[in-house]
Amino acid sequence: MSIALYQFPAAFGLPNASPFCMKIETYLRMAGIDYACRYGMYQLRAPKKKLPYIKDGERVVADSHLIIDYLKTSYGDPLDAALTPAQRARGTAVLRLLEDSLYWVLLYARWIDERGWPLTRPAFFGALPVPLRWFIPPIARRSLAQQLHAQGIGRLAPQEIYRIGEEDIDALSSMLGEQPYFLGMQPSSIDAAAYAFLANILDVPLETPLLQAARAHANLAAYCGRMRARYYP
Ligand SMILES: N[C@@H](CCC(=O)N[C@@H](CS)C(=O)NCC(=O)O)C(=O)O
Repeated sequence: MSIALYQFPAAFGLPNASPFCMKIETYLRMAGIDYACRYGMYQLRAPKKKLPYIKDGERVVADSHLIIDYLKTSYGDPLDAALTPAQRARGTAVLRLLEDSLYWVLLYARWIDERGWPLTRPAFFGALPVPLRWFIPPIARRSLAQQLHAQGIGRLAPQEIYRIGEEDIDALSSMLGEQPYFLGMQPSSIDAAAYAFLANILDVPLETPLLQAARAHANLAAYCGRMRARYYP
């Protein structure tokens, strides 16, 4: 029996428009673990009220970090077992940059920036029946604005928010350099996250300064192409 991966419905032509969901789907592919996607608004019944989560038989695991830990323990660690302590440390730094900084700029670009919202709204809510299609988007958008405010980044001016995003993108591009993968010649679990976040910026036509910053780095687009060809042929 394969693992069930509970994630949001796909959008924007990506495997998933949630970088955390796409990170887990990419990890499962990279590690060669059988899985089946369950698409839906499952966050309401998710253990931590966020997606993704997985079900492996009777076992339910939520949060992408804990899911990867669980998969490594249960199915082996073909991607990271041979990493050196220095590579692991670098991987942790990349992960934090993606998930604790760049993620918030991405949310701002999608949900708050008037250049992003007109595309985000139909992509995420277009399949809802009327009148939910009218009522839910502004409620969800308000909730996102509250989350951005609580995190702190929502209190900054737009150009200040995008400055953070540009710095993050520049740092990612420099860390990747000419290597094929973030930790060197071989792919590691960090690439599941890096690809998920970068594809969610580069492969989505939201014309914001975040996309412009990513487009300015040819190595990031080449990296996404390499990951896509290898894991989503
Ligand atoms: N720390 C969690 C973060 C997951 C997360 O933030 N998921 C977002 C989608 S990208 C979510 O489910 N949001 C729904 C909500 O907040 O209601 C992980 O690593 O899995």
